[in-house]
Amino acid sequence: MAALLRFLVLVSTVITFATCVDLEDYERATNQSLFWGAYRPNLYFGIRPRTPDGLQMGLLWSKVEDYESVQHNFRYTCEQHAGMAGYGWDRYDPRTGGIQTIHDAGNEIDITTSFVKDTSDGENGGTWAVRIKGTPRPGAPEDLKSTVVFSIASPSTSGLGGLEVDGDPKLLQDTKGLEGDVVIKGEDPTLGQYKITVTEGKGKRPMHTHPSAEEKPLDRTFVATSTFGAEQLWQTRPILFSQLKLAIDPQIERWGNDNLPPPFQFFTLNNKPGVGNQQFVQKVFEGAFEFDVVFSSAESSKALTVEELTTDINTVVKSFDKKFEQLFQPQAPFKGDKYLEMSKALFSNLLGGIGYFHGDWVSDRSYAPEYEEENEGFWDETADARSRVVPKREEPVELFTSIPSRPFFPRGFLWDEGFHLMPVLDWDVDLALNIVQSWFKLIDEDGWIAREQILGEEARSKVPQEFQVQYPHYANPPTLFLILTTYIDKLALSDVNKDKTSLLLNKESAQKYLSELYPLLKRHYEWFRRTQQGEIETYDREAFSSKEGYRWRGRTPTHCLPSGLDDYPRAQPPHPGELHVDAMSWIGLMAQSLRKIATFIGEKDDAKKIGKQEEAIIKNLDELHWDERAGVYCDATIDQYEEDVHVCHKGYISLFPFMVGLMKPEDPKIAKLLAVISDPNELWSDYGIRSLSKSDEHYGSAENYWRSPIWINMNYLILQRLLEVAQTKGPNQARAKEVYISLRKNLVSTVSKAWDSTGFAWEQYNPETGEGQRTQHFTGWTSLTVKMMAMPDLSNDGPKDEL
Ligand code: 6A9
Repeated sequence: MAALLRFLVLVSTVITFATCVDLEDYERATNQSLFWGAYRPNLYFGIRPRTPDGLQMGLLWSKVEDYESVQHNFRYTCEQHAGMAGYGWDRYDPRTGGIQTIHDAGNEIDITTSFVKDTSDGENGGTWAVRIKGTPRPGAPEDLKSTVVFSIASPSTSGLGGLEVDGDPKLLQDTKGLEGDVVIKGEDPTLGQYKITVTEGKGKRPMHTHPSAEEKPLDRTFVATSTFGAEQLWQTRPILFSQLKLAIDPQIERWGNDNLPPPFQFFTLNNKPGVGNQQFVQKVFEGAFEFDVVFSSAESSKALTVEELTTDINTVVKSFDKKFEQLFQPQAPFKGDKYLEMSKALFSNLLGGIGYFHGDWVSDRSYAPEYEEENEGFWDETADARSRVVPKREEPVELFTSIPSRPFFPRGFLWDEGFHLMPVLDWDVDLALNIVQSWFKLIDEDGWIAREQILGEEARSKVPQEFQVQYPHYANPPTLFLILTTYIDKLALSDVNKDKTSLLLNKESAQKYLSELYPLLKRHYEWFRRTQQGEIETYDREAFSSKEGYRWRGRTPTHCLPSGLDDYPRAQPPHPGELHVDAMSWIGLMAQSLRKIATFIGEKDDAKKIGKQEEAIIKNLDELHWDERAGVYCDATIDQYEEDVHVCHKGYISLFPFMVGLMKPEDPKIAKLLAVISDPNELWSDYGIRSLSKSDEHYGSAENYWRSPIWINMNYLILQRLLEVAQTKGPNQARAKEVYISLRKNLVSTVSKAWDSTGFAWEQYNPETGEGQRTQHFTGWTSLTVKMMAMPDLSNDGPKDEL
């Protein structure tokens, strides 16, 4: 009952927002309800608050059946192909909590982490608790031995960062280990004083006859303490191993190799609790187990109890389900339960990918003249310049963002984030806009935002050095503007002011939020137009309406990483006179969005000026990039005879003005694009739209990253546009509807099939077989499948065949 009451308080704090708020109120509320979270998505389970020096917690475990494999079996950071039969959040929302299941085939155990928050109590994000449960997998030995370690580290350097085990000093010194619950106390400037309780929990403790059992009985809990500088503190696994070694070496010496204690005894920490900024709390179990970790700060009136935890988890799941089914109920032909379950999991993993990152980063701000890329053969010169420059360490920054993939890319990527936020915006406007704000706070004076946010040592440890450096002349598609456009469109709905579930979803608050953001958006737009300008003057044609024409900087003969479509074929060789149709389309999209925002906040002169640029871009897209013969949009380049020509490789690039929404539904060119999209010899496959035409000379060649595979983010944009055309009376309506119906069915079936057979969402899908490929557990933009399922089924003629 108490738990339910608290939950109602929590819900009501969310829904009693006034119709208009100060941004300060918004920020305070956001800080409070989003303060704690599973914000270390690089870990199987990791918790931290949204504050730079905040406590960092994480879970490690391993089966302990032999002496050799333990060091390889210890789980901590998410890794690909490590013997996991799938893992991730089944339900999750950073505001309330959720449940994650980790199917650890290698360790023969399923681990669930049920996390709940109570933000109604106290100022610093309230209290939270997590229940950690282990269930041996089918086929596991009945007496499976597992060791579980909860790690708590405080990087706070204020002198208050020390963590200490609470209790009678005499009992704490007992080398046999601790009995009952273990309580760790700490204090830091943000959290004040706090306590973390690791409960004794339930589960059988292994017994054995080796004499070591007497000295360290396994029904105890072992705590090891140490102190490290911030540079090392994040290296939890190596630190744990060094602590284990302190326990292991004397055992080898004492018992000799022939009479060692059994592995589950052998790999236990020396119980030596003390004061330090790193605490490991270890337990050993036989078979199934569970225990809780409960956080409470001194100002919260009480910590969650075990009974409350159980009720709260159920409440969290129920309210998640209810909200989800209102917002994202899959539509026919995806009415089966399995689609709903997959959808919930995909979306939960998208939210579960949200992390708080903080740290320094690496850039090359030499602004070397070569980076202007003005000469023929510029890519050799820029490579030379890059090799001469000593990259600079930039001041630490913070970023609140979701990520493409927990095991492989656990960090922020600029253009990925716009796609991530599309479903998030439907779910929680305030959360999505908080993330947008966090990204724009990274902008520099010129208007640049680094494409890949590799903040701090822990993030850098996952990236080879040559990929760490960010260049201030490299752009990346400005997809966050898509979120703002959708936001503006939502605000235009007549009943928006009645919606009390969000602070920013009413016109007055929106004015404030957007007015604050606007100068940064404009700065980014102007930076884009300036730095990615094309040399359109050299195109000797009188026909062009304006000087609008753009070129991505940072090309090499094989790649154009800033575009996001890495190895998609472009002009060969690269040329300073190239014009890229996708670059111009993105700038058109920015102009459209910015014009809407300027209008909304009353910046009339800007709205007019930007509106003109938008018009000019739309005109020039046709004049410069439309190829009537090919029936698609193409890049342009000046070849060696100084003649301008189109470089046409049919694929995603050819559709860009359509994809970003710059074409009117009745545009006759759409009919031609539809023909290419739906032709099996070009872009159509049974599994989705291919990145490159099957008839292109580069199809499936070389790295084959964006040269045939199916990408869900691009397919989602295509599907959205098809739906719009299908719902607008006109010459393209009928055909768009047919293509929409089949494409939606193909895409969802593809993702679902791979999900069923592998337990994962994938980075891309094979256009010949539909199989998921490249990065496993890619729950970034592949989660757009949630929205695809919830899109309307337009095939209303006759009975529907359910899949
Ligand atoms: C390389 C290797 C452990 C590539 O999803 C993120 C990006 C997209 O933005 C982009 O469009 N992915 C796409 O073409 C993944 C990029 C990963 C680069 C990191 C370092 C790490 O080794």
